Amino acid sequence: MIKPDGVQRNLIGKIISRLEDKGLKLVAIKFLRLTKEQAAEHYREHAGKEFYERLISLITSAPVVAMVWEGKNAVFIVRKLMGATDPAQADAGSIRGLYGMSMGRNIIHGADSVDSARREISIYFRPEELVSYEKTLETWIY
Ligand code: RTP
Ligand code: MG
Repeated sequence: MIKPDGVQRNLIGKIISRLEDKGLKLVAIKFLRLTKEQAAEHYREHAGKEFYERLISLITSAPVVAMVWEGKNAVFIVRKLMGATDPAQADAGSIRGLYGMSMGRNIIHGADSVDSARREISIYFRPEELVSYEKTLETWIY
């Protein structure tokens, strides 16, 4: 998910390009503003933590881009491309390393496991909104 700060900073195209360039395949995409309920479900693992209210308030403050990307080890690969949670610690070439300056404005979210991905996808997409298709390039990637 491209977070509100990523959208406001005009980074949608750059972020999508990085995931596409890596070889991941886009299977669903939606531009939306999260409701409080969606945000609470999305970040339920963080409920009660010191930063929780700030996190919910930021993620619901403006539109986001919710996306589903497919590929071998996609969860791990996306998190590598994102970089560490704190942009100050993130590898310089990663999305957060390149574009972020603070933990609370770290541009992008990525699921941390396949189970989280499944749960998060179901918050934003109906099963029929995930598009299954072949890309001819794939034989050159795998
Ligand atoms: P995300 O869930 O957004 O992809 O980020 P992540 O896995 O790298 O980090 P996570 O631990 O899940 O934290 C979720 C988001 O909460 C904000 N955060 N603030 N100490 C703090 O102030 C703090 N810790 C986390 C960050 O925006 C982080 O992305
Ligand atoms: Mg997380």
